[in-house]
Amino acid sequence: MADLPAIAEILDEAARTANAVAQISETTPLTSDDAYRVQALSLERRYARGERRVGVKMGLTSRAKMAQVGVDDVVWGRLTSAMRIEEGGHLSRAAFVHPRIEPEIAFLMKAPLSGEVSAMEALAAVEAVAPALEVIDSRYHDFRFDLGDVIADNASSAGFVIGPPAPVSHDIANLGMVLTVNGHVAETGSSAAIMGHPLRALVAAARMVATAGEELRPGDIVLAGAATAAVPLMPGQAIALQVEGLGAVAVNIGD
Ligand code: 0L1
Ligand code: MG
Repeated sequence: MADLPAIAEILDEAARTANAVAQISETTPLTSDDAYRVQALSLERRYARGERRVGVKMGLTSRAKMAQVGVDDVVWGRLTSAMRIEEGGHLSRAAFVHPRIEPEIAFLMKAPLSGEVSAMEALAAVEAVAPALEVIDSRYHDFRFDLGDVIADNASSAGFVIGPPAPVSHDIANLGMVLTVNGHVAETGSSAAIMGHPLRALVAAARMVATAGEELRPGDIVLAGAATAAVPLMPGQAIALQVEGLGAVAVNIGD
């Protein structure tokens, strides 16, 4: 029987101290259910240190990323107050193991949402949409993991930046997204790469949080997932994302 609290402590410490650890699957392959229990236990440790849950992130929401990890469903993780980086602000590269950044769409919730919901029901619970950047950082050596590993590691959640909110009436089905590093284009994509439509990620988020007895709450942020591959972060980079018709969001990488 796996010692889930002990695994949660290992992963929480790895994230807290920015030190990579061996893949849990090397010694203790985790089912998805056990991996989500580990994730919840490791988040309890963060909450005990004063962090607050401020939303959730959806991961592996593009076909390319699912194929990369060899899975056919999305994963989710919890976002905390300590992961938030101000728009246009700085993050310290040294606070992470091997961080990467990816262009996303964020939903800002105004009503509770949980369980099996339609796209229209999901949309009715949204206050606003915004361009967003997600910082992911695997706590495993070489950014390698299996599905249980990455779920237990809070779906690689590490940081996020939210741009200016736009009215929910904005059509987000197929928006061009351009990620630049120091003014040079690093990645281009479309919001359609996020499960065919970012709203599908919100529907999946409502379904998946319900399996943990949780709900999306008013005020929550929901990161829908990446529209392109993630870009490795290094000190001195100025990262910017422009989302067609929605606006821009930026962050600077320090030592
Ligand atoms: O946000 C993501 O899609 C990342 C999920 C975990 C996989 C990874 O770290 O690339
Ligand atoms: Mg992501």
